[in-house]
Amino acid sequence: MPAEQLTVPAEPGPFHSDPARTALVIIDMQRDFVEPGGFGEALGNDVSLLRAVIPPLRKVLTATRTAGLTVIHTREGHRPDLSDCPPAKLHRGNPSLRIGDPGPKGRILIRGEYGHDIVDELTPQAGEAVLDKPGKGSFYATGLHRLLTTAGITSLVVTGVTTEVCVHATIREANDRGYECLVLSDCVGSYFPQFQQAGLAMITAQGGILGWVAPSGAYLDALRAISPARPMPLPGADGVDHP
Ligand code: TIU
Repeated sequence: MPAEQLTVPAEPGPFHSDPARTALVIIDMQRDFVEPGGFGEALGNDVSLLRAVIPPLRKVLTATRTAGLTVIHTREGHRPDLSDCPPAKLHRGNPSLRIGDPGPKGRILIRGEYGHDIVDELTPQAGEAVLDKPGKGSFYATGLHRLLTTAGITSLVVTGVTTEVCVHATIREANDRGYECLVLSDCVGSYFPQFQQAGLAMITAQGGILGWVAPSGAYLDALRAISPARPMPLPGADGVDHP
C-alpha cells in the first residue's frame, strides 16, 4: 500500500512531510541566469555551470506534477521603470550590462523580456503559480507567504539558482516563517563550486539549522512510494504574479 507521508533520506536525517502540504519551489530558472547574454553573464559568471541543474530539475518537475504536489516558480526581476529596483542593487559592482540595459535577450532582468522568463525546459504549466520578486529572497515583497498559508503548505522542496544567493535567501526567509525546507543538492546550482559545497553544508550543519539536503534521486524514490497528493488549489494560481 502506498505511504501517505513523504519520507526522503536526507542530511542530517530523514525529511518527513505531508505531500498535500508540500510544495516544490523552483527559484529563478530564468534565461537571465542560465543562458549567455543575461544578468548572470553580465556579472562576469560562467553560466554553463548552472545549466547542469536543468536535466535533473526537469525530472523532478515532471515527477512532482505526476504525484500531484503543488508547484511554484519564482522569477527575479524588475518593473520596466525600475521603480522597484533600489539604487543599491542597480549600481552595485561593475557589470558589463546593468539591470534595465538592453542586452541580446532583451532588457536585463526586466519583467516581460525574453531573458527574464523561465527556460523552455521548465516552462510553468497552468495551475502553477509564477511569483515575480524584486529581491533575492522569494518572500520579500511577494505574496508567497500568504499563498502558502492559504494553500495549507508547510514544507518546501527547494530547487533553482543560485545556491548561495536566491536559494539561501529564500530558505532563510522560509525558516523564519516556520517552513521546513528540503533542498535537492543536484537541482540547485552556483557559479562557484566552492559556494555550492559550502552553501549546502551550511544548511545541514548544527543538526539541520536551516533544513535538509538530499539528492534528487532520493526525492524521486520517495514520490514513487506515495499515493497522488490532493493539495488545495493555489489561490488564483493562473500562472501570473501574486504580489
Ligand atoms: N548573482 C547570483 O548569484 N544570483 C542572483 O543574482 N540571483 C539569484 O540567485 N537568483
